[in-house]
Amino acid sequence: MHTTSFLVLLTLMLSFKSFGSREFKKIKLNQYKIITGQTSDGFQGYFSIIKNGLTVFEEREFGSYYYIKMKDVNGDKKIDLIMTQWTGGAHCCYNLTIFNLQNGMNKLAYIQGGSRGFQLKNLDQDESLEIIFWDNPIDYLFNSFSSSAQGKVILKLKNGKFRLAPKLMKSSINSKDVQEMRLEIKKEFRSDGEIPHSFLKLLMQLSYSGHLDFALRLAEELWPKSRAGFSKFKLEFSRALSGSVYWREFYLAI
Ligand SMILES: [Ca+2]
Ligand SMILES: [Ca+2]
Repeated sequence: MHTTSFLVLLTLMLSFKSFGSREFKKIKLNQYKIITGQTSDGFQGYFSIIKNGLTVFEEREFGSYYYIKMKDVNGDKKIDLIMTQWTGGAHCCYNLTIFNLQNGMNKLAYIQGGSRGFQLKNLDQDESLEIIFWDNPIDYLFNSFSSSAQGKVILKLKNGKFRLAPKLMKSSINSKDVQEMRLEIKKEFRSDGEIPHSFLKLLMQLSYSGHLDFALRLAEELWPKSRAGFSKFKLEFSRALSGSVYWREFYLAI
């Protein structure tokens, strides 16, 4: 390309970048400026961390939206930056990045979540927050997305890194809840049509709290006698769980 044409094109591109975008949010944290927004064509979302006028971190992706929050995540009494990316799909996907912007820019966490968002809560006695999100190995496997169910995963900060927290995920069986759900499932589960959400929800709850064997026994009991395909369901369900990195690590740890 001729040098002059290149310079004209570059000028046009730069002016489009500066005038052709919408800022959604701009915050300051220590010596950093954090901006989220979208280019004027409406398709490219961006997230930038700027220090002294220079972009030190940036993510841009077509279709994505970036959301930011500030909170002390690691319990050092200093505010951290929490960024969630939604890739813009109807049911997928949410990704979480947590930055510590105290002494330079450090990533505390990057988690690829599934079809639902993230929660940050302190679930135990220490100072730091745990990350809660929903694993989705069976989304679309047995029925539509809205009837599917996800498994609750908890990550805990340990030696500077977020790791699976099997002790926080494991819980005892709540017999009263199980009995209530059992009655609901029996009403909804028919010999044809979709596998009910209530059934998958109960199995996922039990499987992600340490009770796969109980879940599979219950599934057999609740599966209508007039309905074919239980063995296939059981195999596919177990296979899907084994295919999940989080569930497999949880299962091996408990
Ligand atoms: Ca902090
Ligand atoms: Ca904690």
